[in-house]
Amino acid sequence: MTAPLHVAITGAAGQIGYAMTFRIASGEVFGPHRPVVLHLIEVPPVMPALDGVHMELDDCAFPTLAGVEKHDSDHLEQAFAHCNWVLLVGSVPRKQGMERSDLIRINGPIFTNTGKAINASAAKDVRVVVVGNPCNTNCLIAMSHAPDVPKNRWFAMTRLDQNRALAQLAQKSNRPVAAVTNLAIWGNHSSTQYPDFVNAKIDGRPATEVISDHAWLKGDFISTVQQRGAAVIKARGASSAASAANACLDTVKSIITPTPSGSCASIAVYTDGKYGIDAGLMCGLPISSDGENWRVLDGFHIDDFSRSAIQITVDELKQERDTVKDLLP
Ligand code: NAX
Repeated sequence: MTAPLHVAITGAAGQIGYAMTFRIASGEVFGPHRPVVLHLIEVPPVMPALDGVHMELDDCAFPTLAGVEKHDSDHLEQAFAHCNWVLLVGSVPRKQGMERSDLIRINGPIFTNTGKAINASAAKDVRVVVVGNPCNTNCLIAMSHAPDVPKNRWFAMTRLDQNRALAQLAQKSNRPVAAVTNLAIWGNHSSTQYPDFVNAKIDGRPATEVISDHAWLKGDFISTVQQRGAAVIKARGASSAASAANACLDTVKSIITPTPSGSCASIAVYTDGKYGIDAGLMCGLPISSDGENWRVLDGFHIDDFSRSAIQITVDELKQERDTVKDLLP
């Protein structure tokens, strides 16, 4: 057994945090030989519920769980001390009828203090994944308040969108999900995102060859993925939880595990102008990792249809950045 990894989860008693905590404690994410210490963080009124989560963690008797710390959100520097991973889930979820953009002014301010606290006390190798919506812009806010943490350690979650898109293409082509690869989500985790069927492959062949119904690819496929969050809320009366927790863990695994050749992970990362996308945004892009370092993949073909779809979602990211410019130093 090696030294434990310290993993912080904000909103740990919420529906996504709760679903995620046990899977991390079980060793599923960082491996059966890597102990983890969980730093569970909640707002003060919810701390009693966190005691319940702690009891259940004890009752799982996970061999990989080396400790549990509970912190309230008024003491974030203590909460993030020595953390190697910070998973920022805590925030107000979207309710029925609410657009993701409505959340921006509610949740944005949480992320200024969060960024400062990560900068002050997290481990030197800290990596941060933002789930709480609007996750791209929240990540940008937190990152901008943490000048000592390199920009390539910040990620916002578009993996749920990628997984949703993989499932749609698999079902349409009547192939298993594992047959679908190289599927990128460009842009914002919102209803403007662009699930890129042009570069996607099914059994190694272009998805556009395997699926002849191109009207579906350009129409219902995209809108189903874009609106999936709202559809789940409508059906369940609550926003996606287990699938969101799963996607966050998939994101972490994609960063620490080599990406299979010919495939990509979809994560929102800080842009530097590649693919003609404005620099200085957190934008969903196709990523490849060697298990230590990651890079944005080259060579994705951007046709006219893709270009205009990407522009719409990038414009929304720029608009969000403008909306919170008072929160950006
Ligand atoms: P819940 O309301 O079930 O849980 C959120 C938890 O965060 C609550 O327990 C609350 O007390 C806590 N919290 C609020 N402010 C906090 C703060 N400042 N510090 C620490 N904890 C805080 O929501 P849940 O369904 O778990 O959703 C969490 C977030 O994930 C929401 O912002 C939601 O919009 C977002 N989502 C993001 C997705 C993505 O793909 N990026 C998809 C799913 C999800 O909608």
